[in-house]
Amino acid sequence: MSTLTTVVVPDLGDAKSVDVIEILVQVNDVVMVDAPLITVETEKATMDVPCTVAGTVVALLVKKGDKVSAGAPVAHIAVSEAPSVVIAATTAPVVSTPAVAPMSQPVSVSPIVAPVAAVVSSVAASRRVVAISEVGFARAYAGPSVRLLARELGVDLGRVQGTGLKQRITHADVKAWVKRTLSEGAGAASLPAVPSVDFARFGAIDIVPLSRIQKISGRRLHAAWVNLPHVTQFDVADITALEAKRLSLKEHAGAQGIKLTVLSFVLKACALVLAKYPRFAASLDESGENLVMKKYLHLGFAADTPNGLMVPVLRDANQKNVFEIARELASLSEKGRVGKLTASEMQGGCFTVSSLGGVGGTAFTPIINAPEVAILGVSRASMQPVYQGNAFVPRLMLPLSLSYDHRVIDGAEAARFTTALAQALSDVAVLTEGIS
Ligand code: CAO
Repeated sequence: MSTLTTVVVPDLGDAKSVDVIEILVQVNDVVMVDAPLITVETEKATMDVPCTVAGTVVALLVKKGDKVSAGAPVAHIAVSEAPSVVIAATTAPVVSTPAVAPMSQPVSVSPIVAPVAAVVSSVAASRRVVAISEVGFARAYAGPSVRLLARELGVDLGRVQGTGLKQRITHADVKAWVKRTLSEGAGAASLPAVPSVDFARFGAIDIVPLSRIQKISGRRLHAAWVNLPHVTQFDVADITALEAKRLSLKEHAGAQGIKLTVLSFVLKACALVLAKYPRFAASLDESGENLVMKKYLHLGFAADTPNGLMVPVLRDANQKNVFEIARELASLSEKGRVGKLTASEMQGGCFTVSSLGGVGGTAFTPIINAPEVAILGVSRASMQPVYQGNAFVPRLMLPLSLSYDHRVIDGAEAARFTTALAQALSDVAVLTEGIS
């Protein structure tokens, strides 16, 4: 005895009428739960439609080249009455089951489907070394055989960078990821996984993919977070005189098409102080035993763009006056905002400044842009009562948050650095040298 189940295309998010680019099974094939039946391609990714039950393929209801939308029938599967452990978890024969696929965006999970999902996920979990994000896995741009390889090796495809055509993930990418993870030793492979939660059990949800830049910067931030021992040193700089000078220069700068912001002065001050504290612009070499001291000084700055966080690099900052720095800062920021930054404009930085001064806040702990060894966070300047002589006087104070790699920089050195930076920010004559 067997019952017939129709597997359908699961929720595809915004995508409608997507192309069927591969048929992965034939009539009479015996398939397991989660086995890919077909591959569809949206504008953003290729995805496999998995089988939701174990059984035998009785009929294929689509062919290569067809266009399908969510809910379209894919195949009839004869489900044997002598159930496997997975099927035993369902309490009733399923006639038309929405695929319990990671690519789906379940608004609600039916009581029939939920136990299957639970069993599938626990069977899968027992096979895995690293917790796989099923959503990321399903959305990754990779063909079926690469997916199979990734499943066998327990690789979370969502974390793999594709090097194939249009960044498609290849077999070599999966193997390289495994090699890298193993060589990292105490790296991602051995990190304890955060709990995997089926949020749809608690209410309606939407799945919103991260942007490409968020995915790239997320991987880099995570690598820096887990690999570098971060410490953050806080300080404040008195920029009362600097702000008065900035306002007095604003019109003159504006006439030359320059927007003279606080950040331009902070970058100029960093260039001056880094010349005296070159270790803060150095990097550890791959052995981790030598410092690479650089005879150039390129400064990165974090820019908030519609596509996510980017870090353009201002070259030879030590050779530029504050007007030149302001001009380049504005031009690179604009390029970032309209997505026109080239790769070389985001490479070669020695030290990064992340300014949230235009937004707000009093302090934060920036993550070092490795392989750099330090990053300066700048928060919004505010008027503070400062005790001078024998009275409190109002001064404009700029909060500084310096995160540093403690393998390279000692705490006392970091405190000296921020003290020197605060000093440099009060030395208006030096900061405005060379402008006309
Ligand atoms: N204190 C007080 N005012 C400040 C300030 C500070 N620390 N920093 C900036 N301001 C002021 C500017 O002077 C400017 O004022 P005026 O219009 O009067 O001149 C205003 O705030 C807006 O500045 P801005 O943000 O447009 O320009 P900027 O040069 O300071 O910064 C840029 C440029 C690209 C760094 C910024 O737009 C940005 O993207 N910041 C976000 C960076 C970020 O996301 N960091 C976090 C990274 S980790 O997720």
